[in-house]
Amino acid sequence: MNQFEQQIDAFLEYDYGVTARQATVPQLYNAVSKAAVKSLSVSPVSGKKACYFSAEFLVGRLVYSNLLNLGLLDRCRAYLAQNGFDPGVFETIEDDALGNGGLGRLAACFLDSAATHDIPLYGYGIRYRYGLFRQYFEKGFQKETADDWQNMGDPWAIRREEDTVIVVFADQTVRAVPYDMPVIGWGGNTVNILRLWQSEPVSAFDFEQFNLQKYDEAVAERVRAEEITAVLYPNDDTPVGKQLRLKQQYFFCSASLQSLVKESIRRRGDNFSHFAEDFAIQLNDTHPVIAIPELLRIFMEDYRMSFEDAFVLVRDTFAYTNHTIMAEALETWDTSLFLSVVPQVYPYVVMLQNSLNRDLKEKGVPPQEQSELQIISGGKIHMARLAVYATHATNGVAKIHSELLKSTVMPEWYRLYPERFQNKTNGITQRRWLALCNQELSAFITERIGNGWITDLNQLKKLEPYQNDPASLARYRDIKREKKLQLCHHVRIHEYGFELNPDFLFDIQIKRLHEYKRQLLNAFSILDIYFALKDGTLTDFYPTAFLFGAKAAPGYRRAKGIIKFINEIARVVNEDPQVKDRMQVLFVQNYNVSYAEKLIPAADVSEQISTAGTEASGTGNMKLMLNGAVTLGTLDGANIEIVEQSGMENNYIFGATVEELAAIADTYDPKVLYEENSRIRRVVDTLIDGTLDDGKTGLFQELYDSLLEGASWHRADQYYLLHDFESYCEAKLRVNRQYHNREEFSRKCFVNTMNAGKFSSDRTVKEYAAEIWGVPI
Ligand code: 26Q
Repeated sequence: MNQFEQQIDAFLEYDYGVTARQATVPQLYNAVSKAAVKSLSVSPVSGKKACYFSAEFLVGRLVYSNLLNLGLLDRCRAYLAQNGFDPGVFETIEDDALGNGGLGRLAACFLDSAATHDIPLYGYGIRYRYGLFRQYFEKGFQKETADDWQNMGDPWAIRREEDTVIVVFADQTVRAVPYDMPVIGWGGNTVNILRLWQSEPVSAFDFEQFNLQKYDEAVAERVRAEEITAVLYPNDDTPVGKQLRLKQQYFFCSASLQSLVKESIRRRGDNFSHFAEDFAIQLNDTHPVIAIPELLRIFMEDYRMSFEDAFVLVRDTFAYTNHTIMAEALETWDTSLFLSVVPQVYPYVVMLQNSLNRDLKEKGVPPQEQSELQIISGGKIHMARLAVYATHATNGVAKIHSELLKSTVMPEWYRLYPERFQNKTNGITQRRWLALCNQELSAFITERIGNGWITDLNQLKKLEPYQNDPASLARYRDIKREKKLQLCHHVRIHEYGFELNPDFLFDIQIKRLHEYKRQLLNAFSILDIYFALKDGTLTDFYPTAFLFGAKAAPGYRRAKGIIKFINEIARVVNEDPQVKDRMQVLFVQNYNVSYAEKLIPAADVSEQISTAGTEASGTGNMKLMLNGAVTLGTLDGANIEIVEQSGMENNYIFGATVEELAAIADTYDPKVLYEENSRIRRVVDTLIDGTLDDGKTGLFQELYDSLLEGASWHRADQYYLLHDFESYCEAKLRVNRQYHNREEFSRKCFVNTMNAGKFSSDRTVKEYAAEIWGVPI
C-alpha cells in the first residue's frame, strides 16, 4: 500500500478509532481529504503576487476535483472499492455554496487555472457559516432552508490562528480568523491559497456579566461578532444597502489588507514604496471596493504616508472588474449608513472625491458634465465610480459587455480615462467542466489527440479531422446518451422518482432566476409547443425534455412566480397522456455546482436567451458548449463570441440585437403584439385564464401585468419577451427538426466542443496576468 492510502488509514484510526471497512462516509471523507492535504506543500511566491478579492468563491465540492488534480482520484476510487464502498459515495457530501452564481463560480475557475499555470493568484474572501440557501419545492413553490455546509466537517481548510487580525467598526471590534484552503493546480505542482476570513469575538465571553449571572449579556458580544460572517446574501442583483452587508465587505477587505501589509513588512520592512510591484489586487465587482479607501487609510494613518504617495500606490495596486450592465444594479452606500459603520474610512472617500475634483478641473471638464462623475453625490457613495477613479484598469467580462461599459454604462468615465478600459472575456476551467464531470468525453478526446487539452484547451482544434468521421461521431453520440442515462438516474433519486426519458432531446436552461434571463420566455415557448401538439398543428416533433435549474432570491417575488408557473406547466404536461410520449418538463430542485456537473454533459441544447444587452457574459453557455450542446441563444454576452468560434450554422441564434432594441425602445408596445398575435395571447393568457393555478397568491396576475401594464419602476415587458417570442419559437422548432438527422446534428455538437478552446479560464487568467497584474506567465 502506498503513502496516501496509509495516511487515510492512519487518520481513520487516530481520529475515529475505526478501520476503513468500519468507517462512516463522513469519516472517510475527512480522512481522505486530510491525507491529501497532508501531501501538499504551498508554493512559495518569489515575485509579484496577485490577489483576488471577492465576496464569493463558489468552489463546489472539492474532494473529487482536488484528488483529480493531485492525480489521486483513481487511487481513491480503488481504495473505496477495496473497502466495500461505492466510489461515488462522496456525492452525498454537500456542496459548499459560498457564492450565488456566475461571479462566484468565475472566481473559483480563476483560482484553478492560476494554480495550474503556476500563476501566484491568491483568493481572499469570507468564510460564511451558511452558504446559499438550499432549495426545494412544495406544491411547486420555492422553499428555502439553511445550507449548513460544515456539517460534515471542513477537512480542506486549515485554521491559521496565528494570522488573526482585528477589524474595527463604529459599534464593535471583532477578530478576523483566516481559514486557508489549498488551491491545487493540475498535476499537484503548484499549490496556491484561498484565504477565507471568519468573524469571532475578541474575547470568548464577558466574565463580568457571567458572574452577575447575566448569561445573555455575557454571550451577546459573541453573537454580534459571529453575525458578520453568518450568512451569504442570496441576492445577486439589486444591491440591498444593508448595514450587515457593508460590514461583511469591510470585514474581509480590512482583514485581507492587514494580512498583505504584514507580508509586505516581512519582505521589505516598513518601506512600502514597492507595494504595487509586490502585489496586484483584483476587485471582483464593487463588493470589495471599500478596500481602496481602507488601504489609503492604512498607509496614511499607520505609516504616515502623504495622500499623493499613498494614492499612487493604491492606484497601481488595484484593478476593478465590472459584472453588471444594468445601471440600477450598480452598488451605492448611503453616506449616513457608511458613517455609522466605518467612520474611520469615510475621510478617505472624501479625499478621493476632492482629488477627483482637482483632476476634473485640470482636465477642463465642464461643470454640467461633472455630476455623473461624482463619487459622493445625492447622499450616496457610488462604488463603481470610486473603483474606476482609483484603479489603473477597469474591465468587462465579454467583448460586447466591455463595449457597453464604454458606450452606455460609464461613458463619462470612458471619455475621461479611455486607456483604463479593457476587456477580459470570461472562461471556465476544463478540469472541472470536462475532465471531472465528463470522463467519458474526456477519454474520447484523449484517445484521439492526447491529453494536452487538459492544460491547453486550444488543442481541441486537433479534433477537426474527426468531425466527418462517422465512427467518431457515433461514439460521440453514444457518450451523450450515456451521460443522459446517468442524469436520468440522478433525477430519479433527487426528484421523487421522476422518470426522465433518455431517448428524448434534452433542452436545458440552468442559471439564476432573473427576468432578464427570460426563463418565462422559455416557458411560453413550451406552452406554445404543447398547444400545437394537442391541436395537431405540430407534427413530426422530436420528443423533448425541457429541463430547468435555478434559484430565485428569496425576496424576488416575480422570480418565484416564474418558478411556480414552470412547475405548473410541468404538472399539466407531464400528466397529459396526449403528449406524454413527446414532451416532458422538469424544474430540478436545488440546482448547484454538483447538479450542474450532471446536467451539462447530458444537454443537447443550451438555452442562452437573455435580452440582448443584459447578460454581461454568461459562463454556463461555455460549459454547455464544451460538452457538446448547441446554443439556442440571443446575440448577448459571450454567446456572440461562442458563435464566432463555432459558426452561426452550428448554433441557433434568434431575437433582436442590442441595436434593434435601442431603436424600438421608445415605441415598443407589447399590447399590440398581444392583441394581434393569437399564439402570444394564448400562452400569456394561461397566466390568468385558470389554465394554470398559482394557489391564489396573485403571482401569475403580477407576471401578466409586468408584461402588459408595466409598473411604477419599469415599462411593460421591459425584457422584450413578446417581441422575441416568434423568432424564438421558430428557432426552437428549427433545432427540433434538425435533431431528427442525428448524424448531422451530432456534427454540430462536435464542432462546438472542438471550438471551445477560447473559453478556458486558463486563457482568461493569463490575460489578466499579462495585461493587468503584470505577473510573469
Ligand atoms: C450586491 C450587493 C448586496 C448583495 C448582493 C450583491 C450581489 C451579489 C452577487 C450582486 C451581484 C452578484 C453577482 C453577480 C453575477 O453573478 N454576475 C454575473 O457574473 C458572471 C461572471 O462574470 C457573468 O458571466 C454573468 O453574465 C453575470 O450576470
